[in-house]
Amino acid sequence: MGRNMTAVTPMPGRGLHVTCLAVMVLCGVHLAVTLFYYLDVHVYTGQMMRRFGNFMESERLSIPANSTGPSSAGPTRTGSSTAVSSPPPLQPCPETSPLLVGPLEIGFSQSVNLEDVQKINPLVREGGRFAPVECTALQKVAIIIPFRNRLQHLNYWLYYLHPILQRQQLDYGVYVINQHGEDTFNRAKLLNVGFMEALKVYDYSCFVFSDVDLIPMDDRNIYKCYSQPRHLAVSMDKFGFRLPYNQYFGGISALSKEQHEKINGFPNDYWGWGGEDDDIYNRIVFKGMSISRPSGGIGKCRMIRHNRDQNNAPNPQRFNRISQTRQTMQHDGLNSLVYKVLEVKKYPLYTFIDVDIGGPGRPPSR
Ligand code: UDH
Ligand code: NGS
Repeated sequence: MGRNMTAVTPMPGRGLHVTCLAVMVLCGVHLAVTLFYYLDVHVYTGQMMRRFGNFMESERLSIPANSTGPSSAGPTRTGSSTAVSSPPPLQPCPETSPLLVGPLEIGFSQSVNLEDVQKINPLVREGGRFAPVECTALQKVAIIIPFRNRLQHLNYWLYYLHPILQRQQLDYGVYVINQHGEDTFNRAKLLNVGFMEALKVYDYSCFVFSDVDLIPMDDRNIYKCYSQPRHLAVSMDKFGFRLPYNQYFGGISALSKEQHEKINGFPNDYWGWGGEDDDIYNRIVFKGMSISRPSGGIGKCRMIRHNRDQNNAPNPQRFNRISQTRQTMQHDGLNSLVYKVLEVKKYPLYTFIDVDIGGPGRPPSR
């Protein structure tokens, strides 16, 4: 009995032992849960940092921001390979951006201060680059502007276009191609230079070629490429908001990389004003393509009024040249383009490329 009594009497030492065990198990569970959340947060943070890093690096390496797989890893990325799975890729942006607002008030009476333009476009990165953060843009668009001595017009262009292009959810960059020197101006050759130089920076799939003095009056006129070459400046105020003629392809146009290469780019040999856009139209038609356009309402544009520039008088040879496009396009274009880049400057809102394209009868310096 005494033994039994001993057996059933609760022993203070054993009770303590059980309690200790329970406390230790609870501590263990707590530690495990804490560790789990700690690691999770760090892995997530690491993934976000990597996503940002990829985005920054993609521009330098000319690879798509959201590209995955070995080809995008590149030689400088070996240190970043861990067992951590990558974050889910961003969804593609919708076919129609929900940010568009439609018709816009455009005027040129107030002067533009570029520092203010920078402040109201905080997401535009150096060199005039932007990509939406909420989704993967459907197209990578290089905007090419032929340029010489039109800073005031460029300021208006940057003021109006950056907000529009961001609302259009494009992955875009702005390239101002400056003709160096005083030789006769050559719009189409500058556009070819812009095409080649932008491709050295990023793998653009679409090229929008825009005069510096044209501003769209509706943000549904999307600065992107279509299955056929696109004409965007379809109803300009200076033409009474109508097409001046059916074949008109001037002002603002968009061609995919493939479309531009298919026509051997633009002619390099139109010095002075006029005709180069008609030659481009001919090239497109001779290669079996047609022109796509927005409706007259959506395609409304305002032009900043200006006098004729120096060294851009009407080209007397233009009518003769456009009658020969079928032959000349074989050997005058991307396959004969010669130029010398003198300087590339990345400003906050655009990339400025100063280039020697030569002059009529003068080859570029070497
Ligand atoms: N451009 C320059 N600098 C020049 C010449 C042309 O930047 O010295 C660029 C600029 O992007 C311009 C584009 O080339 O928007 C087309 O040139 P343009 O504006 O001269 O052509 P447009 O047909 O005007 O618009 C022609 C002169 C009209 C004179 C009207 C006088 N009332
Ligand atoms: C045509 C020109 C085009 C020019 C268009 C509009 O006559 O290059 O006028 O010019 N073609 C020829 O001269 C062969 S504009 O009124 O904008 O100055 O784009």
